[in-house]
Amino acid sequence: MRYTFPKDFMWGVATAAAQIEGAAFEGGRGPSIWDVFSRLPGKIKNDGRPDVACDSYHLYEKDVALMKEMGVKTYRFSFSWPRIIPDGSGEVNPEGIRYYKELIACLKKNGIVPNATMYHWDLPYALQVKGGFGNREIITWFKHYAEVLLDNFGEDVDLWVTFNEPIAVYVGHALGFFAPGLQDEKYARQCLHHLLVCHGEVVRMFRERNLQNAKIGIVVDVWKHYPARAGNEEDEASAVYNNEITGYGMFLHPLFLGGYSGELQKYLKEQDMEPVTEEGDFEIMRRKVDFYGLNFYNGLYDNAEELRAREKAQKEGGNYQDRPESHPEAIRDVLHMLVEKYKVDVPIYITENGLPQDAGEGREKNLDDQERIDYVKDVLSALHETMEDGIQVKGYYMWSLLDNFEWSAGYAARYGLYYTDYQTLERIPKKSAGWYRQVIAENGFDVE
Ligand code: IFM
Repeated sequence: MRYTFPKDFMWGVATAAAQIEGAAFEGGRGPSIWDVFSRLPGKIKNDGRPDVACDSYHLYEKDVALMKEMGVKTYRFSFSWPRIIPDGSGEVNPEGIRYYKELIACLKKNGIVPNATMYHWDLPYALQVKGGFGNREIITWFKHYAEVLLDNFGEDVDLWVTFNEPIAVYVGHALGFFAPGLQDEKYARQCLHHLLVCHGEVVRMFRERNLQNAKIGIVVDVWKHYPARAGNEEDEASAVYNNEITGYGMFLHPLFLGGYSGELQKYLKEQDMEPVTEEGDFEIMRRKVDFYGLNFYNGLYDNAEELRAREKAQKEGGNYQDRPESHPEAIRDVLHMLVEKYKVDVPIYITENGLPQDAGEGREKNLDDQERIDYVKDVLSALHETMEDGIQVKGYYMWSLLDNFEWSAGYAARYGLYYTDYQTLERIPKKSAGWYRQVIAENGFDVE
């Protein structure tokens, strides 16, 4: 059987500044919260730091050439806030502007459509010192940053994303294993509230500019949780908690339906964690976007007993890292949920999807990534079926073009279509790179 995608389907690859650029202390860039966090002992696997990463700051032309060779139609990257405005709110760094101008020009020269994210987790450290997302001033700081981006690159970027996976801000403030490494859920709730206002305010600024060819959206990852044992009360409660209270519901409800969901409001009240709000905040958050970016990785089945065992092992410092079972088919349910429950009525892009490999398995094994091909094929098959159900999906981006700095996992998890040799900075195609190239060339693939 053959799956063929629509003629104008946008095949792409995705990366993010802090994960690939390196040059952390070059070109006038200021430190980000990840530069600081990665220097705290034990925070990043094997003490990996984003200082050099894939050195795409210097090697971007090489990376664009890889994309061109693969035939990708669109590239999703992010701007580094501390490269554009080193202290977050003051002077603009001309070298930062120059770098992205050159990157975008290079993409255009090669016929690759830019999809750019304003914020992919690398807050300027100078702003964190002032409270970061917990300080309502973040709205002014973010608007200033967005204005600089839109002034310089407005029409040159076809697809603008305000935020990538806002949940990272929750993880970094409530759970502590992402930067800035705090464990204060009440503060985290306030941060998320401000973040959503930042998003809505920038959508308004964007509209005022009346850009002809550019569109604006947001990327929210959905890891949908299901009860492992239907009818088991604990499993069901766990799925609701993970979806509504600490998962996608925190964002999708205010963005597309308006306000926090009933479950979330109840929880926040009970826990005395209701964020401070101002009149009009919820209307601002809900400003209409042009598209929605779904980062899909897996569906998860919650078994309360197993989750308790995992939590215990983690608290005891154990390394409980079993990879959950793969549920690529969940993408179909997730897309239906977006449209039917959250009333998402704008085009959807799959802005990330992929599979990690364990770097410890070694280079040869990493290069022969049939497992990734099989997984992505399953996701794309389910995606195709969902599109046949009538759900509009305009494009798909693989995470990631090349192995890169995988946050708390450092360099121990490899997601790339290209293998990055961190000693020589060579990019070596994995089996999946050839496979993806063929999918793009044929605009589809065969399944047995
Ligand atoms: O590497 C991350 C990316 O930054 C955000 N989405 C998930 C990816 C894989 O963990």
